[in-house]
Amino acid sequence: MQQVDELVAGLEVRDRSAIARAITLVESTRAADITAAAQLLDAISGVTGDATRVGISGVPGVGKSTFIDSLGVYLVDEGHHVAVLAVDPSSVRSGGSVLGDKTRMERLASREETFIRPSPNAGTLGGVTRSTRAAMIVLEAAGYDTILVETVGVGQSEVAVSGMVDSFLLLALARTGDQLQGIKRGILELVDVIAVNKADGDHAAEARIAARELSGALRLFSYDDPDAWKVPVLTSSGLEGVGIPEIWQALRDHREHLEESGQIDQLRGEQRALWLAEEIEERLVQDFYQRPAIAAELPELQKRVRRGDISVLAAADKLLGH
Ligand SMILES: Nc1nc2c(ncn2[C@@H]2O[C@H](COP(=O)(O)OP(=O)(O)OP(=O)(O)O)[C@@H](O)[C@H]2O)c(=O)[nH]1
Ligand SMILES: [Mg+2]
Repeated sequence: MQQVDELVAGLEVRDRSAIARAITLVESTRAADITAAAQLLDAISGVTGDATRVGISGVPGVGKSTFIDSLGVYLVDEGHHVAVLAVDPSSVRSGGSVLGDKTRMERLASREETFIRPSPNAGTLGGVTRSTRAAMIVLEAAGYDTILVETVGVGQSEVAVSGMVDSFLLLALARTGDQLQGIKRGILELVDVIAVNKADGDHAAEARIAARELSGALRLFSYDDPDAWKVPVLTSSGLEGVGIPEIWQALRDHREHLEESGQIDQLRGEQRALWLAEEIEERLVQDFYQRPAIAAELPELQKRVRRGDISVLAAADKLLGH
């Protein structure tokens, strides 16, 4: 297909307009586009998969975007090509995306070697996840060797992002009271590296103490397996660029740990299987709502469900019976 060939050629020379068009194509849920998107992904499958994929999370305002700006510039200076993607669950409801905003990544955005993409606004978290996975593949094919995915720390989206990256960095703050309460237990299971951020000015010493305490507390979780990865707790200031090389090194060490233990292939295999399940779910739901019979009948049934004239289960049965 000519369109696909053109896009593949454009990706090879890292042409920005081709990258943008390729991402739009793989994000599309239109039946006609899905065929072309599948051809594109097949065509580039040989050149993707080697990039370092890192998820970066933390509560709103912890300094994720500022940190990514510093880390990105550091990596570009080291000769890397860096892509930044965002997964923002709030964009699903608000219709706008607040993450990945270039204003907090001004230095990085001005560098030729980077591609920054705000969160897609795709109706559901599953839709946002699907788009981000596909965009990641396109960007890898275009030669971006490091993919950073920003996501806000509200649980669901962190689970989604951990299902598409190799390593997961959590930015935390000192002064969250009990350090372990500040970080939700479930999230700790996803995390590979922790940095106590905003470790600058008057807060530098406090951050170091918090990091030491947190590190000690994590050891209490007792790693039964002596070969298990031990989550390092470091300090950083995205604003002043402090701790960036050390955190990058910790992320590299984690990736090396995955490679040496043979876990990386298994991890990526599982992630592809998960993607397949998500792809099926997204498409089934899309197909369902696009059916003319559903579009015709749904508004009336919604009204009746609201009024309580019909039970939810009976309404679902009627619709799903088509
Ligand atoms: N002191 C200090 N302030 C910082 C640092 N990093 C970010 N800030 C400030 O904290 C605020 C939030 O920074 P962002 O980088 O937008 O934080 P974020 O986590 O991306 O925020 P959301 O995307 O809204 O969740 C801004 O006012 C920044 O200037 C830091 O390392 N030190
Ligand atoms: Mg941000």
